[in-house]
Amino acid sequence: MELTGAQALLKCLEKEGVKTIFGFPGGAVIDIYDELPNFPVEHILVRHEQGAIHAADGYARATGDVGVCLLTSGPGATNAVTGIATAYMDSIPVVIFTGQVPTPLIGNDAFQEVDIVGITRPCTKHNYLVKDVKDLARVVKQAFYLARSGRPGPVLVDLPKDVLQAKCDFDYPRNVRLRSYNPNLKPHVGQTRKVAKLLRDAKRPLIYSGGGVISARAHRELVWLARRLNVPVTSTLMGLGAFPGDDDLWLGMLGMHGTYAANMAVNNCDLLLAIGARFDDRVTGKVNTFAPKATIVHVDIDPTSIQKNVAVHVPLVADCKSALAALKEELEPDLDVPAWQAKHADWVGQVRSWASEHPLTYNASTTGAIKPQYVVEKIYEITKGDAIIATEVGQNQMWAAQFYRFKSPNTFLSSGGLGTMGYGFPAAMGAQKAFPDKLVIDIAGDGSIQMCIQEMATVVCNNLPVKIVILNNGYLGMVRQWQELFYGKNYCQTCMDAQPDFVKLAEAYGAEGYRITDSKDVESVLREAFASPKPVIVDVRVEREENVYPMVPAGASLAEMLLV
Ligand SMILES: Cc1ncc(C[n+]2csc(CCOP(=O)(O)OP(=O)(O)O)c2C)c(N)n1
Repeated sequence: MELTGAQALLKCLEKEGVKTIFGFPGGAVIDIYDELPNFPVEHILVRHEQGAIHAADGYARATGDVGVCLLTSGPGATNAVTGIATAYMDSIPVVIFTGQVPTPLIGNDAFQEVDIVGITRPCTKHNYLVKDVKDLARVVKQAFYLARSGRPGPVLVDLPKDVLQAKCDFDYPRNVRLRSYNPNLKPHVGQTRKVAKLLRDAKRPLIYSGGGVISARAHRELVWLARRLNVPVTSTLMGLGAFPGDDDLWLGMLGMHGTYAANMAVNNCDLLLAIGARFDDRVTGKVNTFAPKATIVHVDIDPTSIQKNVAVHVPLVADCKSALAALKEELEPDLDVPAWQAKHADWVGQVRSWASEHPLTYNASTTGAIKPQYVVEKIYEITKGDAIIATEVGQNQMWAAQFYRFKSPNTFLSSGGLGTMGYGFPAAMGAQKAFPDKLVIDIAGDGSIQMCIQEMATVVCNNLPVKIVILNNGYLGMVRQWQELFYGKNYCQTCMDAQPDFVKLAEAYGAEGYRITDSKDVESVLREAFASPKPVIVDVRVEREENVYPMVPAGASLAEMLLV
């Protein structure tokens, strides 16, 4: 069957089972748009390319599947770079198709030409420039395979206009063979035994789980291991939801804004089992004081992430699901559950007493102002932990991570590695597209929300009833917090003096807007807003100078936490 490049691309998407793509047209990709109505792929027209890539990323995080976006050349492609880097830092599978000027013009500074392959080389798992239509189907097949296999990540495919117009016989390959790319899924037997032995011998073990557990869908195996062996669990921001936030063994997040119990547990454990986590500096603080008494085991699918930030005693290179399954197989035959429970009882008791000495808390309002933490607690209560929560970046993100108890994987969408303001709302839009009947909420700051606010038009026009709750403190709060604590309260350029009226803004887009200025209205207004079938902005005027605690100052050791 002879197809044009544009037709072939859409056929490939159909073959990959792609139902939805997020995109924005332009001259370089107009041939694809011309064919779009003839293929069973739904296209969501965003209002800015950053919205498209974050939406594809949110779709991927919520479904565990690959997210797809389609953008034009030049500015269309460069507008997406922040989102590509966001997905890359958090190992999220997305495939990005960009248009390119015709091949004979490449390198001529042609209109809307940019070397997007060069620009994105450091922030994609892999990228391609397709120079011949005969390569297109194979490249697309590889792109999807690379995005979702091994350590997932974004893959970009650049498509010159003449390639999209050229014709060739279409044949979608069944398999992918890439000789140099063989992600190691199965763990080494000897190493697995070593880890099992370490677990048997440990008196004060701690599991530190990360986003890799979620992308490998290994949450059940994680829960099995922790509960059977009676091992407390902490996680990174990216790992939230893999272990139930209401479990007795759950310590909350570790690191800079982690709980006292989690950070004390890291300081005192004798075995740290890191699973699908990468020892980010926001987690470790001062590296040479991290987990000082522990033997460190690192389970990760990416061998290059092992020994990168922290000296690891025992590496286990494998997909987290296979690794945990292999550990289970190793431990189960002679597993005496009551004995394990008893063995770690003192340690678990110690960890729990840390948690009750310094639980996550905040000072009640003295001025009558609304506490942002209280708003997040109410969101949790109302939704019973059953919503998909996206966040922006800053204090809002940390309060969401601390005070919402995530119960299941793929329900927390947040830019962990890059910390991208503007991420949450379009990501929520992508998740809402994947799950139209779920309650999807973006917990936002008044600064961040303005970075991709234009997607209000997209959600309204596509009936995506995303709820945005702005914890509006009139500041770039997290930066203001650093200025307060470490820069002598020099609030330089962090006060957001001129803000839009967010209620009117919502209405201007055809959505609903609510404002809350009194604590006693928080619950009733949130309930009303969440019950609405429309997209909603709730502007909550919170205590302006509230801080996120606990806090480990940047570069300090986890033991040097500032408490409330
Ligand atoms: C695109 C981008 N620019 C700048 C920053 C640096 N930054 C981190 S947090 C923050 C403040 C965010 O303010 P706001 O969205 O109002 O949230 P709050 O901290 O008040 O909850 C800034 C500017 C960033 N993370 N991302």
